[in-house]
Amino acid sequence: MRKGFLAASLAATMGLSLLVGCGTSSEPAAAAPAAPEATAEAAPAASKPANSKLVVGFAQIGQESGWRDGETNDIQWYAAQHTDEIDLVFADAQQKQENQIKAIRNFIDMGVDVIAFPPVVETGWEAVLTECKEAGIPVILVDRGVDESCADLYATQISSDFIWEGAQAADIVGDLLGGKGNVVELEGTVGASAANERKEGFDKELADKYPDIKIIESQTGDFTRALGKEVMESFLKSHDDINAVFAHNDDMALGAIEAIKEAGKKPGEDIIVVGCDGVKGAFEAMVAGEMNGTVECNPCLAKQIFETAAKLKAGETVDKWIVSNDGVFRQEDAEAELPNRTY
Ligand code: GYE
Repeated sequence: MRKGFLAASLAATMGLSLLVGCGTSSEPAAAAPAAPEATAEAAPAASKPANSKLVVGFAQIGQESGWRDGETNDIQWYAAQHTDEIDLVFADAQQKQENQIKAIRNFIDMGVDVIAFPPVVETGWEAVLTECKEAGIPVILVDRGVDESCADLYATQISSDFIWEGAQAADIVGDLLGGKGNVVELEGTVGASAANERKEGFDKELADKYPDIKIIESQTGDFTRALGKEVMESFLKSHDDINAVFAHNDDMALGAIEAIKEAGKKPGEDIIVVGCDGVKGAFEAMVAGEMNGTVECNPCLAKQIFETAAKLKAGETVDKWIVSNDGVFRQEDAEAELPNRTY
């Protein structure tokens, strides 16, 4: 059963288009070979490959956002650039925790050196992380966290500081509203650390610094553009006094922009729009005057993931939390920054 799932997941990745990593000048994205070879070569046997390469199993959540596609591309691109040293076994869990768990169990059966994954939600990992620990396979949490009860069951987390991101978004909203008005919030996936902590940071910063700004609605849009649009439509139907929307990611902000336009209002002017992630589409919307700000969340984590995995394989200890360095961008920064965006 487990093998069937992984094979299916690997087959699914074959359809991915030419990889574009977050590339640096020394490693141009244009030279990247396609993903399939990297994943297909790594697909193999249920026993530890008899080579000295670093074998990493990565159980991706799925494809809910442009940000996540950027992360996937970067990981597959990086592995494809380093096939002499790295075997990547990539699984796509299609937004389901149970599929991530199956993929992780598969990686254990294969005897990979390191397992890396972004936990779709914070809870429910104790059993499978205990299995990883018992198998002696270090785990890297990527771009999201797990709850406290699992603190001893993983080696490190490589991610942004979501509480900081939420607070930065609140400062943009508070500033642009002049400290007064009504805000609606489009939350990320229910139970995801990225959603919980962005909300915590945003709500607290508003309450502390802008007491005359009210959050009049807050609902999940599951980090997708389609649901962001749908939820914003329903907010607009029930309230004609919305001054700003904070979306926990840019894809939902872009969906909200569509809903605002269809309701006959001007996004970016009648209603302030702020997101998180820093995807290219958000910069284009800012250049068009339809979005007001985005708080960057770096998805270009491949180099850190594989370098950290190599250290863990060598038995070295690493920091428990490896924090990304993110920027904050407003509408007036967008035009100059757009050409630099890689995802
Ligand atoms: O913001 C969102 C995504 O976990 C940081 O997940 C990540 C979030 C990101 O799909 O767009």
